[in-house]
Amino acid sequence: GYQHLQQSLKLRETVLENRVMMGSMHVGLEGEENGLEKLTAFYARRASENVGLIVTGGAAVRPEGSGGGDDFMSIATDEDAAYWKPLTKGVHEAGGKIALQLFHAGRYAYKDMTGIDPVAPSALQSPINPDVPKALTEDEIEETIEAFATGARRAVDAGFDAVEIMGSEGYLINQFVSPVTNQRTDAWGGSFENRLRFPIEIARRVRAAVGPNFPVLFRMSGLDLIEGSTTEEETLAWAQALEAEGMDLLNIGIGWHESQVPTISMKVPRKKFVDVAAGIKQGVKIPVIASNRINDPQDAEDVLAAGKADMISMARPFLADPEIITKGFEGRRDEINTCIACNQACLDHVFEGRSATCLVNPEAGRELELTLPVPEMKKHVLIVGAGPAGLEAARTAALRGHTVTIADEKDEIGGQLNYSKIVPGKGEFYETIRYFRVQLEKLGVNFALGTRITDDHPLVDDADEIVVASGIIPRTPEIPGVDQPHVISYRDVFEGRAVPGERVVVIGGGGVACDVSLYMQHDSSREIRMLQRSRRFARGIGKTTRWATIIELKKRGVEMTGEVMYQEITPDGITFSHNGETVHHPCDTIVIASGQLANPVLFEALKAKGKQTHLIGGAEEALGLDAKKAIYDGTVIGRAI
Ligand code: FMN
Repeated sequence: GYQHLQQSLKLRETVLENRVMMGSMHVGLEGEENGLEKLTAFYARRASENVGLIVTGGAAVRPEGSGGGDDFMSIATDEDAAYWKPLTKGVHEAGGKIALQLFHAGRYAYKDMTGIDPVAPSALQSPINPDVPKALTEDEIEETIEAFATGARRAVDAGFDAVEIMGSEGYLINQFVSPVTNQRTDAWGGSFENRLRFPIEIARRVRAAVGPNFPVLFRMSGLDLIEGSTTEEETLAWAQALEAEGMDLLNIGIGWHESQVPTISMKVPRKKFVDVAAGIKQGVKIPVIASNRINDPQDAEDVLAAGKADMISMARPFLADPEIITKGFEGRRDEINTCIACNQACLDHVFEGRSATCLVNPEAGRELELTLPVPEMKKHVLIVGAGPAGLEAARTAALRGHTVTIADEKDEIGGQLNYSKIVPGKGEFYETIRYFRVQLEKLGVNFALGTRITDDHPLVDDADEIVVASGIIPRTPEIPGVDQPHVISYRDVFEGRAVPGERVVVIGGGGVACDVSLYMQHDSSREIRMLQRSRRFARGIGKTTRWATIIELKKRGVEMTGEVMYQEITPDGITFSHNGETVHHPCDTIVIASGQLANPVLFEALKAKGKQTHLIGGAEEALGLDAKKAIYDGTVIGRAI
């Protein structure tokens, strides 16, 4: 049961239907053509699925505080207030409630995106930003506080149900509270009381601006994860001061963007930071929200049942599955498309200036584009390959009413996801495979596992359309000696066909090479050295995850040498040149993980036979082994045939 999660929550005059919040995410749709329409469809899709409260992405209260300029939400002008009315209307029509997040990036703003110098309490540059911010004058501080209040008033006018003041993750408010970023000597800096003045003034004036009945949430930092920053006692005092200012809900953020500790990646265990919220809950009477890596309604229920929080925020889990809570409440938890916290299509996209979507659910953010049209004719569709591309193609084609058979030469579905899932810290991939298995079974897809499809296979003759999603072929580099028995493929390691020795060289430095290196450390403390021709290791892994992968490899003692020229593989090791010197590195196993090739052979043969055939995923284009491309290709073809 979900008694706790299903309880309503009264915030002044407003009743939230349950204890689930869809946490704030800037998705970037607002910057696209028809952006408002797309953003409205994105939220409305989720508003109709048992979400107590949705929070928008950060809306800048001042132009210099924008997360990225014109393409980001803004509430800095009266026109902005009018602009967002269709959004709130759309969410209300879908039966949901939505809060606007009042946002100011402070020194995290980029001058080349906003066109304005970023501002901060002190002129101290953040390690992750190129600009030195200008220290705000006292008059400007006054104006900024006023901007939060005016923004809140505009949110009321625009029809929002609440506002959330963004005071965590290292943005402007956090920058005032922390002694690391606030070195002012006037009334706004120095003592803790002075550093707290800025958020408290904002809370007070926002409350005054919206009146006594409008819910105001405050997202405060529960744990900065920055050396020398706000202490636990200060954090609790901050929470109590916000309560005294009439805040209705405290949403507990974790970490700053510049923290060196992973706070949201797949490697972060589920529910890891719940105790931070629980600690704050003990010091206040107003409800407290726990956030980060809560991706299962049962976990959410357990956190509430244990009295650790009063509400649960899930952000990315709503990208992965808009129906996550509905499925939980209806006893269909096994049908949930679980957020695997990969960040590859959400945060990584935002960092690349693209709109957020979701690796496991490409429909996220594309609600108006990726529809499920009823096909003109019901067909027999054969999918060759049960990796992510094939699975998603099968799911969408079957959803539309086609008769679908999915074949794979392996006995299990999942393709290379079966490798990812056994890498330490990547266990969430089990969920993706489970999701597809349950969905395909439910949709009555026929499985032909352990079946190798050739152009003369009977299943080929039966099919009206064939989708070749048979994946990549590992590339073997041309190094003299590469064909010796102690040279194996990463596939041999993952599939248990070969047990590497104690001294291993991995040839390759991309995502697969990192994965196989970490995997080989899970049951032994092997000596592992990764070699590659280029300089940058873990290339191809997105910005949000690459740094943590490098740190983990180093922590586990994996050595990395780039810019090598391979000379020869010998029975006792490998010879290469590096920095102009010839090096012989002794080892007993060499694992090849140096790229992959597309595999169009079956596709060509079927084409030649005159079959209606499509080529997708890694089989079509193998540049970087990429589940995101695979699932996207699958969804597009599944909706087109
Ligand atoms: N948090 C904010 O407070 N404001 C934002 O504008 C915001 N934008 C985000 C954009 C993306 C694409 C993602 C993935 C997260 C964003 N967050 C933002 C952080 C989330 O609210 C949340 O704290 C984080 O994703 C961890 O929670 P989760 O594991 O439930 O996703």
